[in-house]
Amino acid sequence: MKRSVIAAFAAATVAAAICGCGQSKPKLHLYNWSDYIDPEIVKEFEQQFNCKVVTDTFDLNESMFAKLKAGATGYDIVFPSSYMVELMRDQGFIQEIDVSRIPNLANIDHDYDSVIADPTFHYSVPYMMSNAGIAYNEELCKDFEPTWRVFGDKRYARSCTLLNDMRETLGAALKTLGYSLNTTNEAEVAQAADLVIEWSKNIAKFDNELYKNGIANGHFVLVHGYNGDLGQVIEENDNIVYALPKEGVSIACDEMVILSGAKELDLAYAFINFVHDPEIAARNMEYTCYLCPNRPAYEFLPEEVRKDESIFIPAEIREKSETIRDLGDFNAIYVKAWDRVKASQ
Ligand code: N2P
Repeated sequence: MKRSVIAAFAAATVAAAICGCGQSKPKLHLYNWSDYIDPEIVKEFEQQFNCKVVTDTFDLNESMFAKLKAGATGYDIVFPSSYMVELMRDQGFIQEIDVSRIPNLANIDHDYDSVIADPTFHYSVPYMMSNAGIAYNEELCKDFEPTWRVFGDKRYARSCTLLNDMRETLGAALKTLGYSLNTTNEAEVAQAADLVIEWSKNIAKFDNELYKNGIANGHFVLVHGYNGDLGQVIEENDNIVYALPKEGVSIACDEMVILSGAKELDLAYAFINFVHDPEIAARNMEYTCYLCPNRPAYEFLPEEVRKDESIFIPAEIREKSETIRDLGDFNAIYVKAWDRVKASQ
């Protein structure tokens, strides 16, 4: 049987199992980052599996987890970054994955095993790789240098933004100082907080959402943000350029996990398998401008995406980059440092 025939047969079987005659369509509930999936792909999934996909969005790992911890229920699949997968697993929020139900796991690109939470997929399946860098408007920043220190440059006072994200922004400062963004040295974290406080006096705001429109419409001239979100902006505005700071960046994998209380397990497995179909994964990459670590999908990508260094990061930057990890009890030191940043505003 050809792959598409097998997929259609599997879809029909799952759809028949989950939707008897006369019943309303089952609903798969996703809790995902914003602008992180091609809506056409969601529609196709709904049609093939005769269901409705309901999506809520978040813009910060910590606020997503705080909402779940506060008792939010009803989600089937959530998309945390790898370090948050570790915390969610340890605190019993996610269920073990039955890998036999996701045949497309065979497509995962194991070149990224050091970034993802678990290359054996016991609790999570990689969705997209992202990195956080700097986008700037080349009309307004003529001699831009790719360094995090640009956030202290007085020429850009009140017209730049930093992510409102403890680990990303303290991480950028740690890289600038030559430290690991996963350091467990309290003095290094304190120095990074001092540097962020210095930058904070120069920036317009800490922000995770509005920076996209802000740089697109010229309100901000440079912003700290995620490569794909900024890639989406670049498609609309030729003056925007994405740069990877020379000190190194954070590389994340955002993963799919099934919550312990998930109600639509059949659909959840079908969805995870669906987004790892190589053709679907390639279309999703083209739309979101992020990298789905799915090796056969790369062949379906147009050349300009395959050559895009904001998606496929060059080796010399990758070597200097790191993945944010859960630091256990030491997380509290980062929280304390970030509180100090916020209190200084
Ligand atoms: C999507 C942002 C995803 C990147 N808007 C966070 N790792």
